[in-house]
Amino acid sequence: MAQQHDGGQQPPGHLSDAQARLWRSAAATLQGNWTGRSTVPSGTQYPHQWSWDSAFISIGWSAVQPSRARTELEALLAGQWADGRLPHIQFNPAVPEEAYFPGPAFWASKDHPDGPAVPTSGLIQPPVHARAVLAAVTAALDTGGAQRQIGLDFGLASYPRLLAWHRYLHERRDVAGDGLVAVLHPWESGLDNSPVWDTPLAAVSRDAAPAFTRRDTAHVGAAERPTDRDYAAYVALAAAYRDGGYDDTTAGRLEFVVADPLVNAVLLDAELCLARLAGLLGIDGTPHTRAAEQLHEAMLATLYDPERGVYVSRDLRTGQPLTAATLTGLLPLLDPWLTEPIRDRLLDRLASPGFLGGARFPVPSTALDAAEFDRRRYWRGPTWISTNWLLALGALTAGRSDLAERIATAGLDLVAGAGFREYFDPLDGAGLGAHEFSWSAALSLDWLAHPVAAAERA
Ligand code: 9WN
Repeated sequence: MAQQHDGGQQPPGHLSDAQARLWRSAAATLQGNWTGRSTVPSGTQYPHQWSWDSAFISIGWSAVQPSRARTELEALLAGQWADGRLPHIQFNPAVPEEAYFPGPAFWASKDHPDGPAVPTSGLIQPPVHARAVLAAVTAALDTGGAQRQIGLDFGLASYPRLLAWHRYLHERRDVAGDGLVAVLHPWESGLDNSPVWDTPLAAVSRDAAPAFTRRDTAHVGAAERPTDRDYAAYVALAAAYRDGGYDDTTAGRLEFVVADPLVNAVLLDAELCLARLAGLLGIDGTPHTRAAEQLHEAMLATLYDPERGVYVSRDLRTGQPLTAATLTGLLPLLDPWLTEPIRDRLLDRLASPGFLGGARFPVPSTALDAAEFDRRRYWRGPTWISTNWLLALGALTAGRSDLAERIATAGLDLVAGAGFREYFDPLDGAGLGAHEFSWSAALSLDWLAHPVAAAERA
């Protein structure tokens, strides 16, 4: 790879030889998945651009080659709908329809008045994007020279897009009027197959699902993917939202309407990132800080479970809490305004044998001591680099750099041992799911470039 003018691709000088090798192989993984415009999560399993993947991936590019981070995010933002939503997949028209299901024909975004020029899905994913844009701007500012203005121009161009995206979430996705963002499909949560969704999914009428052929199990073993029964529910839910015109004013009638701590905590963090971005751009960031404070209040009122000492999801159709013990309940650690007793209980649970304390390769997506724990099936037990990265950020926000360091080190040990796999067995560290997976490489680069304090900087 050629040396670039915007920060270059050489491993930072503070790395050991082994870390520098890991850095090179992570950078080569991203390069291998780069299409010229954006980076696919995996060339085989996910051959398009995914929303929160792209945000994480750009954070890796910011460490290696900031111009790529900007290109990645510009491509992503080009898929924004007129209503502000950032779709969870932006399809590459050059890739055959049958390479991924559900593909562009299923989502039919081109038939929707708000759909963008490029074909996309109509669902969303967790809003990590403001953090990613802030990282890209910061990387350019840190590089200095001509990059400073390039970074600021990129920030100025992205800011209104991010505003529209957050406005969509606050206004259209506050389905219950409780100040929280609702997800309308497990795919929107990012943690698709989490046991948290088992109860609402059990009530979904699968008969409504159109006939379909799964593509995901062509590349990855069926035992590491959702069951056919879960897949039928995913397809039925997506088809119902599509057939309702992706209309969020009637979203309350859908069969899956859930407020989830991960999505809302990530949005709270994103608002604080927008406030910082606004500050860099000479814009008043107070409305973003206020939006973050409102999310803090709403999450505390509706999602905190004082008995369990963690946050839980809430099924907005039934009002019931969804209490499976997964790491999403710990992500409100990203909230800087937690009271000390609540913060300490979240930290205790994070450090407990169910999560950091018990797994040799933490942090398992479902607690080791939960009945639903499944060490190999996706989002039902395995460790993921993306959620380790978010948890490390949460631990830092809570003032526990020691825990953040343990989580980041666990992630780096996993990729060093098993490669940049999609997810990992938390008990023996075996790699699972897709190979050469982009966010595992990208976030490793971030950890290597900015050891632990990394996440704090952006
Ligand atoms: C559906 C791309 C995506 C991630 C999700 C992960 C998985 C897709 C799938 O892959 O979801 O969006 O086909 O299983 O669950 O978090 O963004 O890496």
